[in-house]
Amino acid sequence: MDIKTCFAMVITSNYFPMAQVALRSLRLNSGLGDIPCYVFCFDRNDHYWSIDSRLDELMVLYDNKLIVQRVDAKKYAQHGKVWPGYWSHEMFNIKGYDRVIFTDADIICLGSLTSVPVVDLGMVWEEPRNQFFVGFVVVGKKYLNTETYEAVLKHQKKPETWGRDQAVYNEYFRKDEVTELDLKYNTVTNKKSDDIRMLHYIYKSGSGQLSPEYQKLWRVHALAVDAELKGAGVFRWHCR
Ligand SMILES: [Mn+2]
Repeated sequence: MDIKTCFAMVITSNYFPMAQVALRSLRLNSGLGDIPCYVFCFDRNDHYWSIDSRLDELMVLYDNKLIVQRVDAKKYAQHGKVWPGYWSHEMFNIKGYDRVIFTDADIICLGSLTSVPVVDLGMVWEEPRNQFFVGFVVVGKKYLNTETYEAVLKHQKKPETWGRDQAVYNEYFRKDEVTELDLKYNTVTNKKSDDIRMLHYIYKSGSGQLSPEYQKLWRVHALAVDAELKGAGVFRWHCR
């Protein structure tokens, strides 16, 4: 039987050029067929994080199979600030699927995801910080419901988890509730590996830290996006 799967991603304006590459590479390389991708984005088009003015480009890159969902920013307003670092919580509120695969917007899909296991909750373990790593999350039916969504949102509001979604998941879910996924699904750009399915750029750490080998990969994929958009300048943005 087919496992009904979709992707999900948070996209804000500062991640836009990377999201272009991420979406195109998922579309071309995931091997999961014609599945939709949910895009969680800002609910106000006058905000600098909004991507409204360029949604058409994303649609082209994902062959019009994006499902755009505006995040109710009020739900994420804490300490007077709206913080998109938590918006991945929206993945638990996606209905009608057996499995949601959430990915960060700063990734390239380099190979097939057909072997991603069907689990209740799956993440890659991050050695240095000794916790599960958000950036590639598999959510199965057990946690795709309003109850989990509300509970995670509530947990996020605790002052002690102020920070990022990763802290919330590592606290809210017991370790034995999470299945550890292979590193190939969330390989960070400072790690060498022969089998990378999802290469995680870690945007915040800066492109200057990318090895020449990985810089080349980004160029190749940014060029593919440029070609698809008929010379939109993604390549120039990525690779000065
Ligand atoms: Mn990231």
